[in-house]
Amino acid sequence: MKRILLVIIGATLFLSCGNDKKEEAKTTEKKVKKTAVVKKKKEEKKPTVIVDENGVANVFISTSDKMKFSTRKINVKANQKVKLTLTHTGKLDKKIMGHNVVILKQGVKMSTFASAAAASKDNDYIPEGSNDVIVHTKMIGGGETTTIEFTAPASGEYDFICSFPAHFAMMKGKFIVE
Ligand SMILES: [Cu+2]
Repeated sequence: MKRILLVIIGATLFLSCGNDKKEEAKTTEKKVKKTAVVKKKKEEKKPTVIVDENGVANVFISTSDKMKFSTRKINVKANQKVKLTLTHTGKLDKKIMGHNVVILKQGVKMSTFASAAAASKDNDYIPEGSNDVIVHTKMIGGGETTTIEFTAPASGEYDFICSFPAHFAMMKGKFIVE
């Protein structure tokens, strides 16, 4: 009889101990998941536009050796001063994987402009004397950064592209002026 009692006590202890461990494991798992979510949010949360104390819209766009802009949407206000910085975090030369940002006037057909730009290699892929462009950065390669300053045009939506040959299909977005 005593022996049976001991076995029962033993079994109960063993079981509760097992449960504790399970609980512990669950809590740890939750903690790990939480940390992962926080990390992900931090990485994604780098804003495209930061308005500084002088009201200037600081726009940050990054690119790499992939044909992709970090954003497809830039929001600013009409007549706002804009400081746009383009960064190329890749390694490839601008002759192979050059990127720029070209903001086109309204009504300009992207594909038509891109064809003209592709034929303008000697002018950094901007058609010489073009009347289609509001503003553009210079063409940069891996490891380079370039900044331009301008005043936002009238309210409306404008296309922006990279004018390196064949890049605009992937590298385009909307410059939205409110
Ligand atoms: Cu490009």
